[in-house]
Amino acid sequence: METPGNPESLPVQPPVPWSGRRIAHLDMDAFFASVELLTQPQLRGLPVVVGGRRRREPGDGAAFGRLGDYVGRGVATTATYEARALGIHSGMGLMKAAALAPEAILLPADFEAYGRCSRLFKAAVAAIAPTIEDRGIDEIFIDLTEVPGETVALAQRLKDAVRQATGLSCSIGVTPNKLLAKIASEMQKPDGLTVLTRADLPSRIWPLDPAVINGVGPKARARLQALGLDTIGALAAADPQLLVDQFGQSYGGWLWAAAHGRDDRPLVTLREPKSLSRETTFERDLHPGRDRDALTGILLDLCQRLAADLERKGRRGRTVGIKLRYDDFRTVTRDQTLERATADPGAIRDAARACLRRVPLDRPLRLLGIRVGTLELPDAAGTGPAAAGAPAGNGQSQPLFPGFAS
Ligand code: TTP
Ligand code: MG
Ligand code: MG
Repeated sequence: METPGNPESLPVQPPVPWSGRRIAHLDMDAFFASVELLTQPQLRGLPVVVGGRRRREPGDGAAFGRLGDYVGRGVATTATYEARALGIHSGMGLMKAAALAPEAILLPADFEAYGRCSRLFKAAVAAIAPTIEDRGIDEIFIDLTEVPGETVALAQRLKDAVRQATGLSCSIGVTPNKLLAKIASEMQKPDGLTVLTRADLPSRIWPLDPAVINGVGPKARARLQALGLDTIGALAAADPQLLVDQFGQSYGGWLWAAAHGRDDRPLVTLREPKSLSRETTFERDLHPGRDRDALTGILLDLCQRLAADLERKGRRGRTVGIKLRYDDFRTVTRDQTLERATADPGAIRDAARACLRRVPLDRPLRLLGIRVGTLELPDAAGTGPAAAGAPAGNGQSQPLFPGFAS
């Protein structure tokens, strides 16, 4: 049997050929703390911790708290690398951190500033490489496959652009997929640039602790340890059937593929909404008969607003749904599928009217809602929001609660 963990003895061929993609993961270094040092450069080189609950007050600037003076239950959100050298890390209780480094500087968080820097660094990257998956405030995946330039030079260009835009350093890993890129960006932090190819898997990835794989949490790691699988190489050399037996088909199979550096996931460049909706709860319950005009007006208004939402987001939808809540809190919904996608308020209104014919309108209502689903982007054929769907017509004045009209 092969020795677990000895990279030389492991099969080099991953189960699926590598895709030829060039995927980068970029993560800002000690992000919150680094942003603070931009405006407080006199703290450079010192151990600095960001955390606590207190909000920054105007005029606070000069009086930096010593961590040793902190009393409370706050935690460190991050720490400079100087503070990390003293044993402080994200998530650590500040009292515990204070015991390790009483002289360290404690700063309260300034989320507005972090948000500003986050937008700046992402825009700087997007100007060079537009295919980006947003992974949170300080990290992104970038698809460099179609971006011209040699890999190391391109990664350095991205780092330079981020520094130019924000004054901050980041670390980048470039590999054939997201799984490895995420590992690689951590390898040489801070200010790292790590490029890995398929040939680097045995020497660079297999010696590492399985916990560096995004998706292997403390519990899975402990179970792997108990099986003697304490490196990614050992995991790769393990019998996949053993992993499936231990962790189930899905996770066990994924673990083995991950250990072989296999990951075909595409970048998720846009969080696609599945549907858009508008609803309103009335100030007093409205009766479909007595308050027909008021209800009609409210529903028309919801249709208009929803159409404007669709227009703004550049989406159209193929299903229209209504939601009614009666005075006894029972809720009913009805959906209607359209022949083609629309963002037109008139088409939405007509579909809502058809839906309304299919619900009992026999008691007061407390809520009315409308939803457009099965969203799509307008295609190039010119059937965009303005062109799609039925014409608005002049149905505005017709009552939308026909069940009561006649
Ligand atoms: P990370 O990228 O995990 O950490 P970091 O940027 O501080 O340090 P590194 O150089 O290792 O990347 O997180 C980004 C920011 O998110 C971090 O600066 C503060 C915040 N954060 C929290 O608020 N709580 C946490 O538990 C962690 C991990 C981060
Ligand atoms: Mg970071
Ligand atoms: Mg991060």
